[in-house]
Amino acid sequence: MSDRKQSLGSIDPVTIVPGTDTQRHGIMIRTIVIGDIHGCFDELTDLLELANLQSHDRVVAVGDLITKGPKNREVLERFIEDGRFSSVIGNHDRKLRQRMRGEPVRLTNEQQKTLEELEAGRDRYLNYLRSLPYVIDLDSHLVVHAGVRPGVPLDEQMASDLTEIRTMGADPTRRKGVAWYDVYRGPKTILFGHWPKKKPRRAEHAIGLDTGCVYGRRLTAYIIEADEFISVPARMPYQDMKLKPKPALRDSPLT
Ligand SMILES: [Mn+2]
Repeated sequence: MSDRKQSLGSIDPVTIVPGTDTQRHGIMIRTIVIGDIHGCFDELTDLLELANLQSHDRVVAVGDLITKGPKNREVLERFIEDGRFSSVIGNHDRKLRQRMRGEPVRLTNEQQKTLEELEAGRDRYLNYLRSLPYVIDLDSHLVVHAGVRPGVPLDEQMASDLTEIRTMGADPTRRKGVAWYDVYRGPKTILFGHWPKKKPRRAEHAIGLDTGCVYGRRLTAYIIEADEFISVPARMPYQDMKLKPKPALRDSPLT
């Protein structure tokens, strides 16, 4: 599955998987990249209906498929069952994965609730979460959950940066400061989520797609080949937007 695999201490391999070809039998395949879904299955369904999803399209999610929202199992089932769908791992997906395989990580109340929801198909869901890479390489674009540390080669990025970075500084999870994407200089355009904003974040070489669906805002996708955004409104707010900073999870670098 991954052609480049590096060990990240003893914690998690940083996996980078190549995307599939964009041309098959001369048909233009659309690549629909979706922001943080967080268990918002109904809105995912609405968005795919709006996109008029075709059999030859592909759907790539920026991670945080689960937690906080109402239908986590349904979201996972869709991604497991439908071969057109893939996702990178988000910080919440990762926390659940760590806990489900027995690592002593602390869960938030919302993560604990999701853990209980996933009990019904524990092995199936853990297998799927284990399969999620940190990076999906679509040639012109890279998909990651939170971002990258500018200037660091992709295979030397830390899992914590890929899933949690926001700003350049001692605590990269901080919201105040210089955003990583304002420093990142390409060449590939990075599609990411993790840091909700009313409208998609746009930088010269990065596009942020988390528009806060689980907080009652919108679920947004970017169609790469059309350079087009589509979005649907949340049916309701499922979570209060909390701005309290969380303790950072620091990993050692790969090198
Ligand atoms: Mn996130």
